[in-house]
Amino acid sequence: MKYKKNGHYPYTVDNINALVEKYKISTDVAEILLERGIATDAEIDKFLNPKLSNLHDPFLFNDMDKVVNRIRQALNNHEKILIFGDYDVDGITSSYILLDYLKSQGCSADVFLPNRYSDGYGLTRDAVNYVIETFHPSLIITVDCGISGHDEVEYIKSKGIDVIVTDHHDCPELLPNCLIIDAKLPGQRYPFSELCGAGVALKLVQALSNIDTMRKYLPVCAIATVSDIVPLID
Ligand SMILES: [Mn+2]
Repeated sequence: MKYKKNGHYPYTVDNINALVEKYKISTDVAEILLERGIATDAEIDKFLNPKLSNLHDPFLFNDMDKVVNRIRQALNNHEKILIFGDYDVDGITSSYILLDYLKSQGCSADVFLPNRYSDGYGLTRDAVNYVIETFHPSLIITVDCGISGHDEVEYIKSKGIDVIVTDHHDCPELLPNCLIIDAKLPGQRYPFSELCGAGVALKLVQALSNIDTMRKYLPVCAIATVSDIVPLID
């Protein structure tokens, strides 16, 4: 019996049994691996035995060095940072990852999570006015949103407040005129564009600290990765 994939028959019961034997995995797991095109020894080993050393360098993102410098400056000067998140699992976990790290560095950071019904998604004029009046930040960092907020970013900057956008959504033609880390920003060297927002926040924390420090946030990032339905790879 052969298994069907996209109208073809790329693997057989023998292929599955060979994987079950070699990797001591269940038939179901073997089938899922092959179904997803994870088939060579190198690919299977990387998927079944992920290593932190396999993670990509966060400084492959455009602007990452500038973002790290701006946040370090904020930490050194005890600036008030406001994290502008989102109401879903990805937005909440992204906010947590960045907030917890900044607080561990002695920063007085706050988080704003929009209300899905009264605020809506992303940077809106009302939400921006609210956070400026409530938290008086000198730096606003978005997580899991912001890439489509060109006008609101201009508005924030007109108030003398710096903005860093971190996001993973498709980039519009008109990008915000500020530092940007977006997994889907065209033309950057970072090799994987399918991170969730929490994945992007995790890469930012990695860039600000090191792999040992960011380990703490891996379980939370995994929850977001599943919840936001992005690929469970890379
Ligand atoms: Mn998201």
